[in-house]
Amino acid sequence: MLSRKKFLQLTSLSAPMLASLKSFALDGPVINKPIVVSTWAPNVKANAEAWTILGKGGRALDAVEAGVKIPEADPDDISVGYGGLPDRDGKVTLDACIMDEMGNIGSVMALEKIMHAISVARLVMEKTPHVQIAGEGALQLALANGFKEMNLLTPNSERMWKEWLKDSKYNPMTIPDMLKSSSMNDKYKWPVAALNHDTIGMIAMDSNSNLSGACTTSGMAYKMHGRVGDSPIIGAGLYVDNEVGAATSTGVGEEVVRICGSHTVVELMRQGHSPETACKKAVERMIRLRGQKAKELQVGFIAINKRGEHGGYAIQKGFNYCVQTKSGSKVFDAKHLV
Ligand code: SD4
Repeated sequence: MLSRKKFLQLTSLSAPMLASLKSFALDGPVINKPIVVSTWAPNVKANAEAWTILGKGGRALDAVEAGVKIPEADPDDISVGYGGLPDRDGKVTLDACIMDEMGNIGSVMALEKIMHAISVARLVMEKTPHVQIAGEGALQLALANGFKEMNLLTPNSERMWKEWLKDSKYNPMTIPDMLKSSSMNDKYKWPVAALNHDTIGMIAMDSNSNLSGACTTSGMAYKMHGRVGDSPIIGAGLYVDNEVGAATSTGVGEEVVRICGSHTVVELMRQGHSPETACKKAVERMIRLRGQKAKELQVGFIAINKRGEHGGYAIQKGFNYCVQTKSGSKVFDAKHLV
């Protein structure tokens, strides 16, 4: 049994130590600035676009918006924007959100017929008194502000949806996990560009040390019409705290929402954890809450802190993320729990 004296000695030693660890994590030397980090390796292209702004001293908010517009416009990216896989009714419905260094936020949910959902989210943030607008209202807002209506269902996504309709079995899997199933791959004949790709979450710190983030997706393929995932929910799919860091997620949104995933990651960094450990602890929390069920799913988090350190962690093998700094562009395989 610990004596009272011993207990006091131990706590008096550990408290300052903990405090100094924490302040190092938050206020230690900055090692990377500017920096932009995105979910999934193919988004090096999105990071490169963001870098055209960050590299010139531009604002992180502008960089993340410009960056995620790349996969939104890419017809071969079947999980974001134009070309995204539809819901079970064949409708492509988009979720997106954006957050800046001052706590300004905007999001759209289940938005149809507009390619750049992220820019509509920014419109919600900057031009309305609200923070979230869903469905038809989001479409009306976009159209009233000059966005062009278009058919987001490409022939490729339509073909895959029609193939899915034959059994109509909903499987909440990320696109890379679907690809692991070779029978499914034979059946759907996935385009190469869709390999190892999914929702883009992008977080950045600019040369003024300001953080911002953006997240955009067509959501889980063949979801129920009107289903909203984690990606447009501030605190779940994305969170930015300019004192601490930023985090974003990809994977089965229902699980991320349950633990307010990205906010949890940021709060763990505030307690002094590195970005990678914070992501790992959030994944572990998810598993503690849901047990075996969650181990069979995929969720990945990425995070950066104010020092420009980055990290990621996922439930399953196969999640990666890309980083662009002054030293160039690099892809990292995230560690995983299972
Ligand atoms: C969602 N989190 O709608 C998104 C989908 C995704 O990897 O990221 N898939 O739940």
